[in-house]
Amino acid sequence: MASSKMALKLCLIFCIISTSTSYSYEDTQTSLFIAQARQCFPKHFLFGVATASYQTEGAWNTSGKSESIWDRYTHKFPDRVFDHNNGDTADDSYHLFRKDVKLMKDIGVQFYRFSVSWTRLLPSGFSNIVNPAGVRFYTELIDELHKFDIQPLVTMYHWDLPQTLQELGGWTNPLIADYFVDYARMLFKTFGHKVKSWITFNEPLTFCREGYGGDDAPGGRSSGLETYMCGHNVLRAHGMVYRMFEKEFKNNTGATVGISLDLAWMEPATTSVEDRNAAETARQFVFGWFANPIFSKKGDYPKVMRQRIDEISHRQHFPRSRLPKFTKEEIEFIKGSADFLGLNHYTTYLASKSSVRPNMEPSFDADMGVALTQKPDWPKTNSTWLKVVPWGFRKTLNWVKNTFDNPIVVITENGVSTEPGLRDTKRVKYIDSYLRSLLAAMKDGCNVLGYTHWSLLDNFEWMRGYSERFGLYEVDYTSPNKTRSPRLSATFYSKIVRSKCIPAQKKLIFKP
Ligand code: GBE
Repeated sequence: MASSKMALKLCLIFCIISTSTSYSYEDTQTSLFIAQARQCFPKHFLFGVATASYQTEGAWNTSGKSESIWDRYTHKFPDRVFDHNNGDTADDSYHLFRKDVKLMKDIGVQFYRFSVSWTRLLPSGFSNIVNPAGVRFYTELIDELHKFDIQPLVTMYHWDLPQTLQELGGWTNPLIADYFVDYARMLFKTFGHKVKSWITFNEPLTFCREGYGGDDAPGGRSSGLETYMCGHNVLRAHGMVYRMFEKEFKNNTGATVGISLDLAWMEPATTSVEDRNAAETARQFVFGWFANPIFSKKGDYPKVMRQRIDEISHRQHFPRSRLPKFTKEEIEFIKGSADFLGLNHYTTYLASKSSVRPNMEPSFDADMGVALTQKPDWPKTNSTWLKVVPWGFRKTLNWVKNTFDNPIVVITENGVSTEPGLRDTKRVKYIDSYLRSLLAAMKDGCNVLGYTHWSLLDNFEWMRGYSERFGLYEVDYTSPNKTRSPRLSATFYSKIVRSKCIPAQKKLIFKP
């Protein structure tokens, strides 16, 4: 006991005076004392919160908004969504946005990341007819944000494609890149004087792999085929938008454009060379797929994707690779087409070489050839895929730094699901530990400018309906006005946002 008391005293002194290092003391016999010092972000570091249109707005057919692929899909296949629910009303943020901005002001965030709904702005999907009610809604939201000095960070596409464009093949149709450019031009023209940061796409990995190659809307279930057509056209569309932006808007608006890609950390399951290679292959398939064409010096798809998919396609008797090829011009205009990299990070997997050999069936997972698992003793959350592994965040950021020549990074999503209720100590711990890991990465030299917590509010969690809650604020879906109540984490996050420091954590655990 004596030594742990000592540690406690020492720590109280250190923890108060130190702002940058963490200390932990251990007395293996009777008790365990862990303390983490107050740690601070640079003064210019920015904090925000995020949501997305289909997950929060509701008002799915109000004032001229047309049907998106998520409207169609949840209405047509309610059984596929865990709680048979949909985003028809969601958080009703379409009507309650002023309340939401007030909540952001209460937290004290410097920016708000939200997405605009293509079908609310361009009901036919095409830019010839603009819906004035849609323009009015986003103008009012952006003005309300500016009123409270909250900068808008606008995502152009967070998965809610116009159903009209899906009927033409959606992201598998090469022409969609032109229509996306038209949509983006309309956004720059309409909101360019009020919005200084844009994100073209949120997580193309997710909507190409699980939308066109799996069970998310539009329910393509064509893994390994439509998956890559989607990715190819998304990359072309992104590059085309960036070049159009450079030519027509960049100088007049001083704005920046990036893309948000998700990367779960892929840790080799063992120290074997095979597993280390498997982990790198997985990183390249889930992240390099989109990051390499945009952020690497040479551009184009990662070598390992090209090799594996070409070879497996050939064995499956395809006359050409299922992974399309870029033209030289495409490689050139996609390369370097981002002012920053938006990074969404939530969790970690263990990677090992898959023992399953690819058969004749095209499949993204078989092309990757990596088995992904998670350690049973990693802390669980309310999402099966999300285990709490804070050190994975630091590794992710260092890998990005080393692989893509230390790009400017904005964390555009990070968060966790918890049980309903306001006492979300698990979310508080998650934020504390992930932010400490982020700070460690910044000390390693990673160039991170800001952090966005997902999410401001509980919202429609796609195929999991309303069963998984990611909000700093709880939403009571049974109440007519979708009452929002702050969780413990809202207060905790607010403290960090306002001070730019993670407060000291002290805890004393007695072992028997
Ligand atoms: C983000 O994706 C999304 O951008 C955001 O819209 C969403 O609300 C947030 O995550 C929270 O989920 O069968 O359960 O393993 C896993 C994060 C599906 C990356 C979940 C798809 C994580 C990719 C299916 N994953 N997501 S399963």
